[in-house]
Amino acid sequence: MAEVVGIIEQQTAPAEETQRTTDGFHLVIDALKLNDIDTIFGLVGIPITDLARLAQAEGMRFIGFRHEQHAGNAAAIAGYMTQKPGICLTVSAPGFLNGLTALANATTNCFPMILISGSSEREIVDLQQGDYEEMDQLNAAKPYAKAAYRVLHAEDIGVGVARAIRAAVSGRPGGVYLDLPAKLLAQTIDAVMAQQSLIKVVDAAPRQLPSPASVKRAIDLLKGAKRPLILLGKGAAYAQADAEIRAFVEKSGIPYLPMSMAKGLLPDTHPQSASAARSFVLAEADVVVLVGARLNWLLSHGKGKTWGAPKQFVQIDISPTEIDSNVAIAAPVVGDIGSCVTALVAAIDEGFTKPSVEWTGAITERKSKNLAKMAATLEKNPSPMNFHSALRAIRDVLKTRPDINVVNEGANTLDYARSIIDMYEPRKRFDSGTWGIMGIGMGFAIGAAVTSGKPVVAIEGDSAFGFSGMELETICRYDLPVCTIVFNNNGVYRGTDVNPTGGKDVAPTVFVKNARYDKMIEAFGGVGFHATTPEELTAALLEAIASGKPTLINAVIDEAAGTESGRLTNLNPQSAAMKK
Ligand code: ADP
Ligand code: TPW
Repeated sequence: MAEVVGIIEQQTAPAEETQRTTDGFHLVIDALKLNDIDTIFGLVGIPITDLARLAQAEGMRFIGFRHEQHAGNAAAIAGYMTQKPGICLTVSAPGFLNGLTALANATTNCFPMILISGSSEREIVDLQQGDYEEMDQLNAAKPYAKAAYRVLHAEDIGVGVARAIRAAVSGRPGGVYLDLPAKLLAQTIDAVMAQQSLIKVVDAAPRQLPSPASVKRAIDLLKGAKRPLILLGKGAAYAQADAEIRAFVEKSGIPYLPMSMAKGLLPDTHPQSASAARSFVLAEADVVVLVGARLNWLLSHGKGKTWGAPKQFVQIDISPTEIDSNVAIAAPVVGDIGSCVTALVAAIDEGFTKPSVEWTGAITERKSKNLAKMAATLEKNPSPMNFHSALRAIRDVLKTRPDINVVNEGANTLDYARSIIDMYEPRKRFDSGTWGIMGIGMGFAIGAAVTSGKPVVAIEGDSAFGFSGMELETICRYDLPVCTIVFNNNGVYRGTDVNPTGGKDVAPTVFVKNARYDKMIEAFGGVGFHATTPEELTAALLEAIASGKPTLINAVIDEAAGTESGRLTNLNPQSAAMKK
């Protein structure tokens, strides 16, 4: 109640007085607005309820969630889509910790976001006197954030917000924590001085030009290549250098592979896409150009069987310390992707021989063979429906709507959807990313819908969906055009495991059989569909998209269809050993 009284007093104080003073609440909102931030994703409570109210009163959009992790994920994906930091607002200790997973995930994925949390008073926290929701949040955030700041004086709010924005988006983007003690928010300060203390950040993510010598080294390496390959990562999609990247690919004639979130940067149907011959090109290429992609586990660390014979790398990245992180990089090109690729295109314009027909022809041949094999698998119509027949139905609908955002998580659901669902436009695919994390589903869906104003189709394993399922209420509350498709195979990976002891408990991977996820959304006024065949799934998805309403399709998948850990079986040695 004290919170409400505080803000109402502020609003009803005599005009003369409100002109003279302002407070921390108002300054935080003013600082964000001054920097063109128009949306906050969050969850209210002491001490930030009034901050959320005020944001709304001042014309910002406040999207309230049921759990902070999903608000944080929404903020992170908004940051990835726009190059402006997404904002997540939480209460202290537990709310902060719930948001911290999303902050860490954003940092890991190089998404710019700012987690703003209210906190208890320093005097009490530092003496550990047991305040309401007491915690040393700044220190807890530091290892998981690109930067972490605390503001103690109202006149420093402008600096705090400016530093947070700059840290989130400059260089390699990441998550930033901004700690706002309750006492700060209530501090009053002279209004004129306050306005003068605000900072509008100029050139928050400055271009970083590559050195001419690094560009020449890369081009020389490429000129000597017999089997070159370009690998586009989500850094390339984030950079919004779409035309430059297309020019680099097309003018060089080099085949390319998109990492999952770079799908659509060039349409997946592009003739130079080598996606359908992925294993072949990774093993056979002799020079590989990494554009905003790290040689982490998703690329087998750049070595081993996947990569075949030893090869040389060009790596374009804004972070100099990324270079040589897993294998030697023969030609690092450090700078922002737009500038780096522009420099490479200029060098290509001066003369460059396209890759041999021997190389491109071999890829085309391999692609046709693999595509024919995949087409045969997709055409099968088993009953019950499996991952492939369900994804064929979804693929055919999404082909007609390239503007739709796709969110994707799960194990098998992620692995199969990634290769079966083509993307046609940049920054439309959002998934489990660098960690392979479960739980991004509804947060990313809400963030993408709110940020783009376009429909979202979230393709979710039933386990994956469970991590954020309660946000269906948020989707319904804001009437967002999100269609969630739950691939329901009764468990984590699949639903057929048994408890070897014959005891009462089901196996660790098994869920309630034949759950009706479609009924969940009906509880909040959304529309549920139950689909057991590809035809029913097609009809439901078409109706769902046409309605523009919150919908959920419970897609019943053969419970025996999945494989353990999807395609990560090699990272699951214990399970492989147990099965021997
Ligand atoms: P993927 O998972 O798709 O392979 P990663 O997240 O591993 O992609 O890699 C993204 C890389 O892109 C990071 O190393 C990051 O430093 C880099 N990056 C992000 N934005 C830019 C940019 N604007 N210019 C250059 N590099 C960037
Ligand atoms: C935060 C471990 C990886 S994949 C997965 C889990 C629990 C779910 C797979 O089952 P699902 O998919 O979604 O039904 P499918 O298509 O195979 O049927 N906790 C977190 N992140 C991860 N990655 C896990 C656990 C995991």
